[in-house]
Amino acid sequence: MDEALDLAALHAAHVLTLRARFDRALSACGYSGVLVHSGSLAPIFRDDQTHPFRAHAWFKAWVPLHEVPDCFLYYEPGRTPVLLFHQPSDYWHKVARPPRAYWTAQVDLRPVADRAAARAALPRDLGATAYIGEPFRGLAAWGVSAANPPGLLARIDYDRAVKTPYELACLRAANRLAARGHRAAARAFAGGACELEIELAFLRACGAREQELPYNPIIALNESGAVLHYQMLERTPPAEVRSMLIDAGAQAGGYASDVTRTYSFADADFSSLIERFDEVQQALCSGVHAGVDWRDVHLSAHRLVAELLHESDITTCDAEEAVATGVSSVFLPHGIGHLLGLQVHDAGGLLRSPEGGEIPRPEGHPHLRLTRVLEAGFVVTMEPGIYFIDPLLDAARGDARAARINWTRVESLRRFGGIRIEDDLAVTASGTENMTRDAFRAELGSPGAPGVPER
Ligand SMILES: [Mn+2]
Repeated sequence: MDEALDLAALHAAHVLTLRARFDRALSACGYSGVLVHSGSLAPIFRDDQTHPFRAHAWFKAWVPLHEVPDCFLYYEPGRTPVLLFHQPSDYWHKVARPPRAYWTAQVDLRPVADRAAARAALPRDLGATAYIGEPFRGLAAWGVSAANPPGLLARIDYDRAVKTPYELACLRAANRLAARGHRAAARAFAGGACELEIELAFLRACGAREQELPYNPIIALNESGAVLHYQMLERTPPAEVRSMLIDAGAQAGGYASDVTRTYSFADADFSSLIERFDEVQQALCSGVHAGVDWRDVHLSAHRLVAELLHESDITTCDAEEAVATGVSSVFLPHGIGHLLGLQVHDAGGLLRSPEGGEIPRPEGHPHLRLTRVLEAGFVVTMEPGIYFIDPLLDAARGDARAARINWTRVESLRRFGGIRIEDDLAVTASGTENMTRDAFRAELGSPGAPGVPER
């Protein structure tokens, strides 16, 4: 089928689902309509420039317009959503033209020159309309009923965890782009490039500028792999290149992929640890299906990683003891994964029900971002890790955990930083679709297993 036609049909069905969700949520919360803002340009202090613009997720859910600030989506149940498209009179910047794309048939698109024109295009009385977005100066005078009412947001966010077929198509496309970027980055790494050059290779292969990525890539050589959200990009390669941890995703239709691979440059021991770790990650992926409590996935990940730590001579106690005494958390101090979609860490991961409330994280695991029971349509990341993080190792050295860690082995592995392998999984009725492995297979003709990069 023609890809554009296919997308148009998928998006039309997506908007119908979205409308049904809003119909229920608005009626439950007593609103007659909703007004969603795409976001404002944020000026830089005492400067004539602004920070890079990112449309926020609640707006992007309706239309894949991620570059245009000050657009509004107005929806009243039973009526076609109105898109007030910001088209200012401005000869300094390129003014976006009203788009004509696969999605534009689903909205009543009206260009507006500024906020006053946007307000004038809306119903005079917004007294029963909820506003979603960052409140802007002057919003109070618009007379909306409430800004970001928690009850409405909880219902919308709760439902958003289940992706529509259109959203799944976008997420697959975002994974295919990321696979291209990862292949180019792995080649640059194998050629001895510095972190910045590796990022540039990633961007070029994705055909994106940095602000179009869902998050700034984490490209960490050697010890830097131990910094979980490493944000530097060194301009020169290290004297000895040993390893790369790359956590980088791309966007399609405003949806994010979130993909991590770890490579050994030449060390056979570290590369076999990565290969064993990849088996653990794949075993964890195969345990994911609808009905599984993500807290259990997180805890079983700790047990499996702890077994590998023991088998690899990094710890001296068995898995059960490593988990019970907090030794596994020294090496794996983050959550095993999160919801993925319009946001990299998608909203609603802790919600107990559409009415709100929170499902608590397991005790001792404060960084888990998802505690819900999985349903078909959820998209989650699976991202176990093993890291050699100095402050966490130092703390463990000073207490009862010290005797359970093989410090000689830790010392020899520290120079590689750490390992993380992350795939994006769509939960289906019977199991999962691994969007990331499928994308690597489609783009590279191989499943893109981490380990030694192709040269
Ligand atoms: Mn992630």
